[in-house]
Amino acid sequence: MSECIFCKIVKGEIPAAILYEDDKVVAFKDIQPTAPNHVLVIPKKHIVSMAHATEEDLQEILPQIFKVIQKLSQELGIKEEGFRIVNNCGKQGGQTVDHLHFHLLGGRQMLWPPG
Ligand code: IU
Repeated sequence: MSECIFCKIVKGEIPAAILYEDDKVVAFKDIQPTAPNHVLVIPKKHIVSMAHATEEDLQEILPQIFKVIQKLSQELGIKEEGFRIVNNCGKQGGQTVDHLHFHLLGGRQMLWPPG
C-alpha cells in the first residue's frame, strides 16, 4: 500500500493540514475544497472503500470516524447550521482515491440531488 497517497499522509510522508488524529483516524483539509469547510476523515488502516470494510472495520473504525465528524463539526462551527457527509464508493460512486474517506462539507447551502 506504499503508493497510496492517503497512507502517505497517515505516515507523515507527505504534508497535509491535519485537524485531528488518534490511533484509528486522521482528518485533514481537502486540497481542492468544494465548500468553505471541506475535511476528509479517513481510517489510518488502508481500507479501499466502504465496499471493502470488514465486519471488524464496521464495528471498530467506522463508529470512531463518525464521532470525529461530529466533533469536527462542532469545532469548525458548522454543527448548528448543518453540514453534509459524503462517501464516494467505487467507480459509479465517483471515488477517485482508493482509500476509504468521508467528506465533511459545510459553510454553504448544499444542493440535492447530487450530480
Ligand atoms: P473522492 O471521494 O475519491 O472523489 O475524493 C477524493 C478527494 O481527495 C478529493 O476531494 C481530492 O481533492 C482530495 N485529495 C486531497 O485532499 N489530497 C490529495 O493529495 C489528493 C486528493 I490525490
